[in-house]
Amino acid sequence: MHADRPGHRHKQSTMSAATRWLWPAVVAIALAACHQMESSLPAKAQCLDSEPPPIALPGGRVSIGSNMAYPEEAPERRVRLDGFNMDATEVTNAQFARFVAATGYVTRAERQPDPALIPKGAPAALFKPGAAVFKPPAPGHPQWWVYVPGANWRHPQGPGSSIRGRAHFPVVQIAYEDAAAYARWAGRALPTEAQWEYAASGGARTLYPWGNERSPEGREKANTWQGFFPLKDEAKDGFAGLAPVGCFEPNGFGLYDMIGNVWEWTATPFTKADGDTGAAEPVYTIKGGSFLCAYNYCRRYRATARQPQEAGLGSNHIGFRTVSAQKRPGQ
Ligand SMILES: [Ca+2]
Repeated sequence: MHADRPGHRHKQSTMSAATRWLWPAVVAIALAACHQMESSLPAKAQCLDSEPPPIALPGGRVSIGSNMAYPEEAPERRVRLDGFNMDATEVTNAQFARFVAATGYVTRAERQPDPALIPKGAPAALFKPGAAVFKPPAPGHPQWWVYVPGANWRHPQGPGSSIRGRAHFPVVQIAYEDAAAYARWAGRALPTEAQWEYAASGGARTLYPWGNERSPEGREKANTWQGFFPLKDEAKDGFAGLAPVGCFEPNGFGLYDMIGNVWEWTATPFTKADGDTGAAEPVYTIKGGSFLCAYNYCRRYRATARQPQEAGLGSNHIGFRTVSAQKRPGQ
């Protein structure tokens, strides 16, 4: 038993002490945890033949949270959910492009930043439209995340990058309001954290939706990071960087990529009770981990894992999916 391994049972006090080293990474918003730049490795352009329809999930009393992992995941508790329908995949570039074409919507990263939200003395770059992009740490450059003017959903890594040939990849560089706007346009909503977590479990009560081992018999079950983060992504799962949606087996509910690939926005605020984020804007809970989550740094490739994310800041490892209510008899 390793004291710092999420999912292994400990007395809470022991686990809290053992995982305390990770807490600063948590409160520093998702930008400081589990990340790497997308590789230039060639990747599949598409894994699903077509866009699968939403999945209907049954309601009931469900278990969320965990007493056996990072402190912010506690306590484990039971909540009641009505049945709902959820996108089978993360929202793709193609889907988001249809929304933009229909509405003329301009994302937060494409708009001039509000100076009131920028700290005094901040670098000039922060006053330009842009978003956060992972850059590998280097001598004299220890920060992994850089605010890149010109980075947005059309140019996820900044000017010079594009989504050409990536129609079936999850859309990224999406602020909370962008995700919410898409959901409204689609007649849908962003999931609550409870909905998302229940959906991600696939109905299983194991550490991962597929069992208690991350990579049973050496087979990776989600797009995460293998190797020593942030120095080397061995890409044993087939992807160094983002993957098209649906490249891994769906969970027990038929949902793809709930774990890994991109973190996903939920409609649930990450409150101060969860940890003071010090953010200038509202902070929401993101779920699922991303292609940057690694065993040696951020084991948040689990349904109960959660992180805070400042609403206005997109990054190249956060996307989203949507939900809708199920019609009741007589409606
Ligand atoms: Ca990977």
